[in-house]
Amino acid sequence: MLTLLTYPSAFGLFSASPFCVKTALMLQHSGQVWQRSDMLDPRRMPHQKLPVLRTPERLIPDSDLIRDWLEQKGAEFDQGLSDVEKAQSRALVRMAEEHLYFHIVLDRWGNDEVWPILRETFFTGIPALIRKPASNAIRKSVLKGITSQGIGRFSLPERMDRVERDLEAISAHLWQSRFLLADQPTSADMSVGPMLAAMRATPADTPLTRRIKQDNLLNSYVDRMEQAIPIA
Ligand SMILES: N[C@@H](CCC(=O)N[C@@H](CS)C(=O)NCC(=O)O)C(=O)O
Repeated sequence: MLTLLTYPSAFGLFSASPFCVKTALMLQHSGQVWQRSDMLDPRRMPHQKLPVLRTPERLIPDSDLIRDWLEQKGAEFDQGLSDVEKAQSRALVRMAEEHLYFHIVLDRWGNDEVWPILRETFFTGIPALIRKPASNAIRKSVLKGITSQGIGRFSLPERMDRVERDLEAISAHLWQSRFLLADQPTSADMSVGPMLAAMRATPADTPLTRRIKQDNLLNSYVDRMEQAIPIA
């Protein structure tokens, strides 16, 4: 059987990681028989990240490589979409995964109110005595990564403006159909849906969580997506 190596469920989500949720949605949609196996420390994994899919032959890192593998096995995530819609889908996926994602990371890891909750969610594997200093060092390195990536260099109003433009692009699609590119979920929804769900689920009242919760269109889309492909 296939095993999805994933971060555990947190904040009311299948996993704190939107990439793990995406992969669970793809697995479920593909009709494959699969199970989850939770882990907190990905350092032994091929990319030192999760998700990873364990198949009978090998470990496959990265949600996009897992998607390729599932498609080689016959999964069709974008059935009925035209070539242009598939191109739009690719752009939406990249926008969610290579831009919106980093705002979520900063909203979680850079927020002093959220940090104690993260520490007790993600670092329970570290003995309590050294948990604070060890997790503080990891926090510092994550925030350094966000500065290198670039998002960490913007002011909060600048960040919110960048997010707003992406949310407007997502909303423009959702005014047209129940899901981003069709009336049923396609691959774009499996990336964008979990990203917005993660944004909404950060365990604090932040400009990002408020932005999703107060937007009927986006909020109901996240709910609709969770109901369309149940993975709990
Ligand atoms: N491109 C990867 C991204 C996966 C990813 O960023 N995973 C994060 C959690 S959301 C991770 O495992 N981070 C651990 C680390 O960077 O040390 C994918 O699509 O699977």
